[in-house]
Amino acid sequence: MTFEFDVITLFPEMFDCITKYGVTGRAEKNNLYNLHTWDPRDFTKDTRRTVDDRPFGGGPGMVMLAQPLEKCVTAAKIRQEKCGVSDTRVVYLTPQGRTLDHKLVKEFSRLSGLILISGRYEGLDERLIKQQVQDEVSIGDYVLSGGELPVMVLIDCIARQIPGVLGDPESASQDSFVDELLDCPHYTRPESYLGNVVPNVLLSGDHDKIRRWRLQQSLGRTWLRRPDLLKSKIEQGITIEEKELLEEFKIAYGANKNKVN
Ligand code: 4FN
Repeated sequence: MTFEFDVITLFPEMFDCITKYGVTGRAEKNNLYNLHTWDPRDFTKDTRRTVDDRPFGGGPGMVMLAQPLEKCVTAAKIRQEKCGVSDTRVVYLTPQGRTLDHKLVKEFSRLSGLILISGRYEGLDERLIKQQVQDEVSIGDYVLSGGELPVMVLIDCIARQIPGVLGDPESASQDSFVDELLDCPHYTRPESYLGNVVPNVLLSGDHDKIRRWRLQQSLGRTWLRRPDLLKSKIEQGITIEEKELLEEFKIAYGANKNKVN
C-alpha cells in the first residue's frame, strides 16, 4: 500500500525539495508514497484568480479565502478515496497546533493518507478550519513565511516510518532506543584529527563494550542537554542496565566538573 499525501499550497513547486532528493526522493520514485498538490488558485473563477482578501476588523496582512481551500479539500478527499485510502485526516500546519514530536509522527504513520494544508499571509479564514480541519499541528515556536516548510517536515518524518523507505543500515538504528534519546557521538577516519583522537573503546573491537559506551553517551547527553526527553524516557520505562550506565555517567561527570584542568 502506498501512503497518499495531498498537499494544498499556493507554491506546489516547493515540494520538489522532498520528491526529488535523498531518501524521500527515492521513496517517491519507488511508489512507497505519493504526493499530489492542489493549488487554490486553480479553483478560482475571477480573472485575477483571487485566493486572499482583507481581514474583517481591519489591520495589516491578508487572509486566505475559505472557498478555494474548501474546493481543494473536497478534490483531495475524492482523490484519496479513488486511491483506496481508508484512514485519512485533514491537517493544518499552524503555530496554534499541537507541537510535532515522534509520538505524533507514529500516530500519523498508522493512517494510509493525509491531506495537509499550508498557510500563507496571516493564515486561513477560521471558518474553513472549523469546518474542514481535524488536526492542527505546529513544528515549533518561531515565525515563518508560510506553512510549506512545516508540511515538508511532517512528510519527511512520516515517509521515514514507511516500511522500505530506509535502507537496512538506516532502519537498524531506528527500532532501538534512538526514538527517545539523543544520539551518541560519531567518529570516522582519521583516528587522530588536529590532535583529537577517537575514544579508545571504539577501536577495541569489543562490540558489547561499544554498545554499552554508546548507550551511556546517549543517556548522559540526554541528561545534560534535554532533561525533558530523559524524563519521558524514564516514565516510559528504563532498564536496570540503562539506570546503571546513567549513574556511572553522572558520577564521572561530577568528578570531571571539579577538575581544574
Ligand atoms: N506561520 C508565532 C506567532 C504568530 C505568528 C507566527 C507565524 C505562516 C500563515 C502562519 C510557523 C511556525 C511553526 C506552521 C508565529 C507553522 C508556522 C509552524 C506558520 C503564514 C500564518 C505562519 C508564537 C510561534 C512565534 C506565519 C510564534 N508549524 N505566522 O509564524 O505557518 O506549522
